[in-house]
Amino acid sequence: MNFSDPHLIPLWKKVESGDRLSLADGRALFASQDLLGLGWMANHIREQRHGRQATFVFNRQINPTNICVLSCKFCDYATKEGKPNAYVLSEKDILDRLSPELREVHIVGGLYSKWSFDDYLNVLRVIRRAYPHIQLKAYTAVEIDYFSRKEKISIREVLQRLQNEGLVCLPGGGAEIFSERIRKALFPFKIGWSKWSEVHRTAHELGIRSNATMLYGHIETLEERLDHILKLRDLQDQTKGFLSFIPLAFQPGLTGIVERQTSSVDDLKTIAVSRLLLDNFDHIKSYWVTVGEETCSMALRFGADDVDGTILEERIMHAAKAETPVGMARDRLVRIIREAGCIPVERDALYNVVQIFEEKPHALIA
Ligand code: V47
Ligand code: SF4
Repeated sequence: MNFSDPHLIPLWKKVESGDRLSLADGRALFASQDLLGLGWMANHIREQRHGRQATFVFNRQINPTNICVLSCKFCDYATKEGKPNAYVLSEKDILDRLSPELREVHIVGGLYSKWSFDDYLNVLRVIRRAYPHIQLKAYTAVEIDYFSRKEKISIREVLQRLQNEGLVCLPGGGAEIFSERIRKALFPFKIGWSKWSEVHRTAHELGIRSNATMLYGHIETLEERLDHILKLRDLQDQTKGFLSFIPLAFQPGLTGIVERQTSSVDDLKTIAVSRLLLDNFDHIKSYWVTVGEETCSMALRFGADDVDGTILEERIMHAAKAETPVGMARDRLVRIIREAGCIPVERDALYNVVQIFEEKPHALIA
């Protein structure tokens, strides 16, 4: 590889010999304008771990309610009771959205004061009763903390009760960015790193796997992104319970926080830097909902190895005017992966292989 940025050469030597990259290395990666060099290094790690395979899951998102006691400044999804856009899904609404071929249901929503913890547990119960084989990835650390405070029971007990109803994985949301400066500015009443990490650590102790997200492209600095990523790396060293890391490109919507969404260059760089620094995470997810199909596909050659899934009904990013579709047919995900020259692999929520899609002779033929 001929790096156009000579600063990448010592970093490449470290990557090649399997040495861990430092915070200073992370700064040099973000500072580099050699996008192809960065991508090439990240792809090297990605191929060491996964070859050319890239995964997706046949899943659906269920957002039981958008009514939330909090009003985070970056969130266009949440609303208040009585507003015209407020909704609460009934058991029937939830069941009507499901079908037997789903492998994963991803559940996340507002903190609804009229619902008890048992109502939230009941969402899992209803799904499991009808479709016992579907894996449940439910409730972010923010929701877990809310249940614990509402019920006056420990986080461990909340998680155990969810586990008894079939929870296998926590989604990575609610992490936002682990900077107190930004928490105070954008989501002052929401948990920060200390509580978020306690919830994930406890989940991992109980054998519940989890993901971690990072909301970027708002008012954070690159230093704050690096701090976020390295905090997660430290925690993963201790617990080894994280499955995947998901950078979420901020959709500005009507928030007025920034004028426009991040560029593809920033999205690809962020994926590549994440892949290079998070040497103890198996999976880096490129979330097609926020970065779009084209960047998602390219990201598979910049360090990402997973594209999430069919989703079928995305509401959170679309409340913030995301321009992508609300769901994606299985064939289209296969195509996104093939267009990157990768081999599509359908997986379940825990990254077990469901089926490998045979390689086609021409990468552009779906
Ligand atoms: O925590 C809210 C983010 C998260 C916006 O675990 C926004 O596989 C961008 O948890 N622009 C919830 N992001 C989503 C989530 C998630 C998503 C995909 C995969 C996984 C996984 C988990 O959505 C929130 C917040 O950070 N969010 N509003 C917005 N306007
Ligand atoms: Fe509520 Fe989550 Fe939106 Fe904050 S980000 S207002 S906690 S739904």
